[in-house]
Amino acid sequence: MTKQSRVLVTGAAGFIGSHTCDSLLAAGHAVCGVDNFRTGRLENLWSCSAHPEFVLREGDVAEAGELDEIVAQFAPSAIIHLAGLVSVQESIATPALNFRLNVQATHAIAEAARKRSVGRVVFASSAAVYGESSRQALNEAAAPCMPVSPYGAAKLASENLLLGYARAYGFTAICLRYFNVFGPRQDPGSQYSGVITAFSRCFMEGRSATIFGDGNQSRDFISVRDIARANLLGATLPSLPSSTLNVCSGRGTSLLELVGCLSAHFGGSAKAEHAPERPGDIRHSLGDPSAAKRILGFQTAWTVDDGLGELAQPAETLISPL
Ligand code: UD2
Repeated sequence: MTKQSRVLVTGAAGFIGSHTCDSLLAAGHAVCGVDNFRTGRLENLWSCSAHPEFVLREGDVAEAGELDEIVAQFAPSAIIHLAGLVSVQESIATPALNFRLNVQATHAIAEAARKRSVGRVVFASSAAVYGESSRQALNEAAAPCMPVSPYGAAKLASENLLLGYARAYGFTAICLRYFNVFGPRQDPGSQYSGVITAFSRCFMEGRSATIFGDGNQSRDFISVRDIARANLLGATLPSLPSSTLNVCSGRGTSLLELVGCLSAHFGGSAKAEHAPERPGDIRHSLGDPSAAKRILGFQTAWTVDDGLGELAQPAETLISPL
């Protein structure tokens, strides 16, 4: 049996945060969730809120003082830092906010880990650090990092900040480069939600989806449940080296294929129209999952089709009761 860890999760009431808290609690760990509720929603935490090993603190992670107090009180063995601005498009629209939420907040986390001797920090990085790429699978050691958005640049800066602090002050930093995450609880009302959530909502409401560009662009989609498991492994496996790892399936799906799959799940009723490409979008994004398998023993368990099937059901988790 694994030893119980004490894990502080920032962005706990968000899409990825709430699934991560669920996974940690189910595995027997104690969790302190922190959220400022800018985009996080309390109803996402309905399954955690009654758990005896869960505490929730409202706070702004980018405010170093607030974070330090929470870390001092909870004394975590690991921090999973998920709070941040999540959209490439939003980072282009509001680059200063992107800097505050995606760089300054990471610095506050690194400082709190240093001052309070936290042994490990798991960081929500992104495939956006790579920038433009071909259909070839991106490997962490071989692919150059040339971000093409403030979002990707901030994630790369944060990785370096944490890895440098980890070397200087002797903690472990695990930077997980998530590819395109989808699943229940991604805010369907946000203009910045991911393409699968946006398309599912359109089809559920009998509207046409909008494809930006020709629809041949492709992504490596990964279920939020797999992401939560990668976070759990990163925070709780003993004796990990500091690492930067892709969290992906290694399979690409184009938007046109996505519409076809969704159409099958929504009873053949899916329609889509085309609009001009979005600025800052990359054409293809596909990850090489082998390093995460080697270091974390992680492989995806959910296929895109399984995940789309779940989204097509009227699920508890899309709007959950408290
Ligand atoms: C996703 C993540 C981002 C980052 C990145 C990693 C979201 C919201 N963003 O950015 O956080 O991790 O992956 O590379 O999950 N599209 C449409 N119609 C729509 C919405 C999107 O055609 O209604 C297209 C869009 O133009 C793009 C593709 O779908 O070509 C994916 O867009 P996205 O916003 O889901 O995700 P991405 O890859 O920009």
